[in-house]
Amino acid sequence: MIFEFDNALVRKPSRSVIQGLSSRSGPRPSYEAVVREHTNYVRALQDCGLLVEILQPLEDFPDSVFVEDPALVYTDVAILLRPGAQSRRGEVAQIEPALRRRFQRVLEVRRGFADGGDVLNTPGLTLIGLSSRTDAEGAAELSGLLKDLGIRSRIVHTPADTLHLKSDCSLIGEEQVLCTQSLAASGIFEGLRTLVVPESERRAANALRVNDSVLIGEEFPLTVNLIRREGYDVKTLPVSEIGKIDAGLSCMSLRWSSRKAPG
Ligand code: CIR
Repeated sequence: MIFEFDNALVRKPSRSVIQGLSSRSGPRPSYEAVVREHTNYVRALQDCGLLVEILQPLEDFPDSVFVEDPALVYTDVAILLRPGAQSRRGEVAQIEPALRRRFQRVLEVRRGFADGGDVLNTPGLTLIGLSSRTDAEGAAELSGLLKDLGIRSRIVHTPADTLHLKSDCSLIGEEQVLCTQSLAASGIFEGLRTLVVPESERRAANALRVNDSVLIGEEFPLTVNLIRREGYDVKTLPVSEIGKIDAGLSCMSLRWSSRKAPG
């Protein structure tokens, strides 16, 4: 199944994480609290049965804890992306050696920009969101690479006030997406059932299905109940500090299964 994973790659937060990019005007996160949330997150992945490799922190890259954005991974292929934010471009070269150690093939997006946060894998179709981080050229280039791997993709629009496509949605079941009302209304989830998060908990839409569990921020009780009522096993995690720099559950890891075919 698409969310069956046995491996994950994460990177420890650097002290500079407090300078991470943020669209919010509120307080910056505290380094110690981000480390606590990250430690908890790693433990949650391990509890879900994943073998987690932890990369060293990178002080020069405040957002490098968000390893989902510079690369995509499948069973035996990794794709190096081109992050849309100038301050994040160097993260690709930093993660490349770890990916080359782990994956037989490493492909590269060479033109335009594309962030992993804009890529939603669903059974049979990968959605690539155009956003302030992913442009048409990068999306087309990525779509071509995926096609060569036998993965069908579609380029879609991300709502204007949203950082990444996956800030507003996550695949929580084989045929079910958790998402914001605006994304559900956009019609991009044809063939999938949508579970809409309450407007007051929009950021809960970035949850993470790993094996039998859905990981979600503990600060979103309405959405937690909603997902539980659908019959899912839910694990709640503190994410309010990394939330201050626009992050949620999916962005702190790259996950893959060493056993299944790409797609
Ligand atoms: C950024 O703006 O790039 C980081 N502060 C947050 C990245 C979150 N990434 C993700 O959800 N995939």
